[in-house]
Amino acid sequence: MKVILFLALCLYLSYGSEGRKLSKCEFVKIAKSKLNGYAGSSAADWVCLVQHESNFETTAINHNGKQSTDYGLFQINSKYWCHDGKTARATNGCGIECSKLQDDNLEDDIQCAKKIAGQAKGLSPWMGWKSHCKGKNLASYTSGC
Ligand SMILES: [Ca+2]
Repeated sequence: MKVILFLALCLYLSYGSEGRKLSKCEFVKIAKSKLNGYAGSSAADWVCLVQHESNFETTAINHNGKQSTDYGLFQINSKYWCHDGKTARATNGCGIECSKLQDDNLEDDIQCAKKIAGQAKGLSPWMGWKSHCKGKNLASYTSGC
């Protein structure tokens, strides 16, 4: 029994540090306290963006052919914003390792996302936001939380 508890604890701890899927309402809370109003965006914009970019999965990863890779909750791109050591002519605008964009600490992810939005004066760098959220009624994304 003790062994099983120990294994369960190990599993829980490794799960915790390697990222996880947030519930929609967990992210609504984050968006309302840290992102609402930023670069002309609303909390609902960010919830919609993250739902369509990563479906609230902090470990989400998507390869754009061999050119670059998108990391984490906000699907931040390795060509311009983070360093993964395998993207040609990358600029690392956020000064961060891409792997940090897949862990449980969302503070650095949020800072980087704000930098991207600030520079673009909006959320247009995110294709998921442009095609699914821009100009739409987003009330449903924050309702019920
Ligand atoms: Ca992080």
